Amino acid sequence: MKRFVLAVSVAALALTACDEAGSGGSGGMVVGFSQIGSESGWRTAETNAARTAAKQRGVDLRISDAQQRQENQIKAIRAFIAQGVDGILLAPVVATGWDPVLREAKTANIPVILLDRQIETQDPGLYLSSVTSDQVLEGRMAGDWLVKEVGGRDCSVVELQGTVGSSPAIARKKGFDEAVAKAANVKVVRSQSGDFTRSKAKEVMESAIKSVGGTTICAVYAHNDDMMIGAIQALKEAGLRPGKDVLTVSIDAVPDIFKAMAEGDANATVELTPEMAAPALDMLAAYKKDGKAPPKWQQTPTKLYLQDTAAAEYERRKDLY
Ligand code: GZL
Repeated sequence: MKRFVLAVSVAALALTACDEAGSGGSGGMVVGFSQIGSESGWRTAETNAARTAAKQRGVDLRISDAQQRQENQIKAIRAFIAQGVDGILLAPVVATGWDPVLREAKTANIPVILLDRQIETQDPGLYLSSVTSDQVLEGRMAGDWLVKEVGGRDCSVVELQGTVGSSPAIARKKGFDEAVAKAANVKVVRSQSGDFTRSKAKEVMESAIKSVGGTTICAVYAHNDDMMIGAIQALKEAGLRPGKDVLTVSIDAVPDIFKAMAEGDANATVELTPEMAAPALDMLAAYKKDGKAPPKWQQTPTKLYLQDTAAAEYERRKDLY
């Protein structure tokens, strides 16, 4: 009899271990993801990475696309609350206006984790944690590279900002301004939002070339690579040579910017990983299991890439996005 009992308990243990190991404890969770939209190649990569991370963990991930509108995100969060999900991931399109709906999630005892953007709130208790890069650092690294690249010569910069009121647009401008403030010869002569999209950025760049004067522009700084791709098209159509006469630096490190860098049409990009959902799902699983609140911010790494490694980086990344 003893042998039989032992065998049953070993099998039970194995099953538990397998379940835990297989899903890292997140198996069976239902999670709502209020995604901003598909405004950039990076955003699409983040969504795809989230789907893969959920599948690997046995998580039922329900993704809503807000078409870059906050009211759609708020509606999606309310729907997730009504469905009684185990947790909510939120990539907040803008930094303000979230307290009321986050309070509803808190009342429903549903933890919320922010992805890739931060929010401004009087009550950080309204969200469990956030997984983002240091966006001020990204802007500072871009500015430091440009100041070093131009040396002592005068440089008029056109800045293409991200979505108005979003945390990356605010932070990346702050960081870049801090860096170029140290160099009296580098000046931002035009700064306007391209809303993180190629098409809007192309329009803004066309207007900047007309108003500032194409030959006056020494560099373009874009808060994401997709806007830089749009700017490069505008510069070329105006007969200018991006990457040569007009220096470029942007953020995200998507394959298309590496392709442009390898072809000599762009100079530098600051990497932002699209793998934001995986750590968030693991934090959620751990919190559901032991109730211990994680740190408020899990920072993702930041790295500058230049033309010398662009061709290899393009080959390495082109099928991932
Ligand atoms: C930054 C992220 C930004 C990307 C853009 O963390 O929110 O949003 O840099 C995207 O490509 O639109």
